[in-house]
Amino acid sequence: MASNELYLFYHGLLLPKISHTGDSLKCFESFQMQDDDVVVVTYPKSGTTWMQEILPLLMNGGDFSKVLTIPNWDRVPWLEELRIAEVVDKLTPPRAFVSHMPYHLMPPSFFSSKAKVIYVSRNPKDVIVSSFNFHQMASFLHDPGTFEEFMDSFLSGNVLFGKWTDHVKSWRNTDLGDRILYITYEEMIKDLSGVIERILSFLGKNMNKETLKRVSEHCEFKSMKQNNMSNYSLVPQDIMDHTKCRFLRKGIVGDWKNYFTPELESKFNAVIFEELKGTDITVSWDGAHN
Ligand code: PPS
Repeated sequence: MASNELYLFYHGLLLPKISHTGDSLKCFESFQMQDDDVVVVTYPKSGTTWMQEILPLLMNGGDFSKVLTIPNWDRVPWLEELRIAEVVDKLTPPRAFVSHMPYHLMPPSFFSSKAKVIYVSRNPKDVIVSSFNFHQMASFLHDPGTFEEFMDSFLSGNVLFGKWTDHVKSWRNTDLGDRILYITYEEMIKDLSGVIERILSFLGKNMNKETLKRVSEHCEFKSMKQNNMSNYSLVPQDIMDHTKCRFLRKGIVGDWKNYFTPELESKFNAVIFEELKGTDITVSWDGAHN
């Protein structure tokens, strides 16, 4: 299917039409953020679904009812997606949202509120591999072609939500002060309980050790994969072909090594390093960038 049938352009960013419309974006722009809202911001494929599992548990004292009964896209909805109009009035404060938007496109009420942000980033090499596989199973995205062809699209920003480097740079050195917490997917893989404790402290919440252990175990890849409210198995096969690839695919650090040739690696490194020049964002290709 041609690109213009699948995507709409929003301030130069490619968004899938299946979940974004002119109306959903108007709704996003006029969204009324509240001071006790929490927004998880990610570039796609960096840990959004994982945080949609973790946050409701932390914000509700370890109560598992929401994560076991409400699909992730309704319990922690995307600010910019169509679905939010259906569910926003049903959310009880404190509310949690996710967004893939860059900083400068956040709605005015976000800047005037005291809402907190958790920015999750992931090694872009694992991001592109996750996204490449996702394009193969999602009928609402274009055929990614070969991995090499997809890398060209990724590096030129001709992919969902534009360039990875633009996104991470936009959320760096903001005016948000202590309203923003930065975490990485790799830190979550290495020490999930430790990251959860950091999030709790950022949100001003407590959790006893036993509940924290239960929450961490529930949010591990192997158990989240079994949760039908979080593993996208509720999405019909003609929209996501789960026989081609699972949404919760591998959940590891370093799968990029199975996709990058030395030539592709040099090309990728050169572009990303050049675009991060002059910033304080460092990238450790084997692990986290911070
Ligand atoms: S999306 O489409 O932007 O919402 O995707 P997103 O949820 O940001 O990213 C999907 C990748 O996150 C992995 N994931 C996890 N990894 C480890 N542990 C847990 N619990 C977990 N939950 C989600 C998911 O498997 C995708 O990564 P890949 O590399 O494709 O497996």
